[in-house]
Amino acid sequence: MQKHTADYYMDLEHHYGAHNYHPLPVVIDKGEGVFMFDVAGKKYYDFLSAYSAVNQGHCHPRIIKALTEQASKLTLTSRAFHNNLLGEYEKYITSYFGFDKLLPMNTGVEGGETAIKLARRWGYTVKGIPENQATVLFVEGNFWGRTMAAISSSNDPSSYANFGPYMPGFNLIPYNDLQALENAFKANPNIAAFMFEPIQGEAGVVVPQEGYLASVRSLCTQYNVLMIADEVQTGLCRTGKMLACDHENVKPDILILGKALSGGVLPVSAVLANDEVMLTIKPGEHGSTYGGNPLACAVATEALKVLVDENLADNAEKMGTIFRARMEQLKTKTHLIETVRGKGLLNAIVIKPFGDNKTAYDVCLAMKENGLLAKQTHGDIIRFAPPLVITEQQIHAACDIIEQTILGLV
Ligand code: IF1
Repeated sequence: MQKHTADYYMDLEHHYGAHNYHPLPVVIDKGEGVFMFDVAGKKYYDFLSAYSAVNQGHCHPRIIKALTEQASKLTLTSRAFHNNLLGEYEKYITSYFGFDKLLPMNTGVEGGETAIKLARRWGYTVKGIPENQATVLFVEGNFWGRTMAAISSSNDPSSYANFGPYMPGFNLIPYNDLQALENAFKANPNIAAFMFEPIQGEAGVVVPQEGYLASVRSLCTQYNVLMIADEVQTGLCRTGKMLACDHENVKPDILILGKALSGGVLPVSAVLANDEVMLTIKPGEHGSTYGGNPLACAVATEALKVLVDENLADNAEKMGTIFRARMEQLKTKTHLIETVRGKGLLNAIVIKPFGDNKTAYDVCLAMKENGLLAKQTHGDIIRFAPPLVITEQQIHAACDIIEQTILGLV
């Protein structure tokens, strides 16, 4: 493939592609472990991991091997027929996470849509909610994708503005507010489910108070409301445990996985639940062309095995502790950093405006020049989420880049 300049590729995208993103001005053509390389051969630490989809590191050899071997045998049958991998995959994943069944989908937002359909169906057929009266409760600051249902549950105008009319039956309460949750449950007997992220990713790595997950669990049980944990971003070792819910030994009624479920190789998502919920959807009432395809099953099985075999949750815990300590140290040397927060290797710093109205985006541009790629969210927050395979030497080298960049800005 002929190599061109970065501008050549960016111009092509600008001319022929929708303008639904504003990427950093860098063109990547290779990924390996914690690194990405641009078309000029410059090496970068990847501190976004494609929003936690590349937890196992770029192009992990075991996952690529699983992909290429299966790709030359059988990639897609549709669910009109059985295939020899789906059952084995479903058994492996459900046994690992402790649920009766799995509904395979592709993207994270499809997982969210599936979870909401399951919750509404359970609400009508098991809880006895009058037809079309089911409410699903969400939290302010939630982000679970870009479909009409997802944006209908959002309170972020950049997600929902000018896309109406919106999906009915969704209510919002503040995140990390147990009184608001119980008040909502008391006020409305028709709530089928409460869907939330154990740590809010897009909102800027918002970590709830200790005990929040356990209290949500007991309130959902007490009021017969399904607890839906959206672990698309926090799951699969990102926060220092296999699931963020594991920090409080909490088991949701519906678990949504995505992103790193495939190690960043192809879209794979999964919705896990027990029979009382899962079997409310009958044959022909939900599905997807690619959901549960044999290629996805082979890749996701290997991707999960890599997380377990390489103890990536423990590594995320250890490297995350080092990272936050380094950022707290840096915070004492500059007025630019307002807050450092996170769990495992899902971390963020909040940047105070500096210079002539410079923001977190400008810090990301400067870090890019120094060989580290990260992305800002909501203007003043920089999320730092490297692949979980990062070593102690690499995390310090990356922190040196962040420190050198920030101290060089003021
Ligand atoms: C974009 C954000 C992150 C998610 C959670 C479900 C989904 C996501 C907790 C849907 C997806 C992605 C979407 C992607 C960028 C990224 C993102 F910045 F948009 F908000 F991670 F924070 N639940 N998040 O974070 O999964 O359908 O995308 O597979 O839309 O730009 P998906």
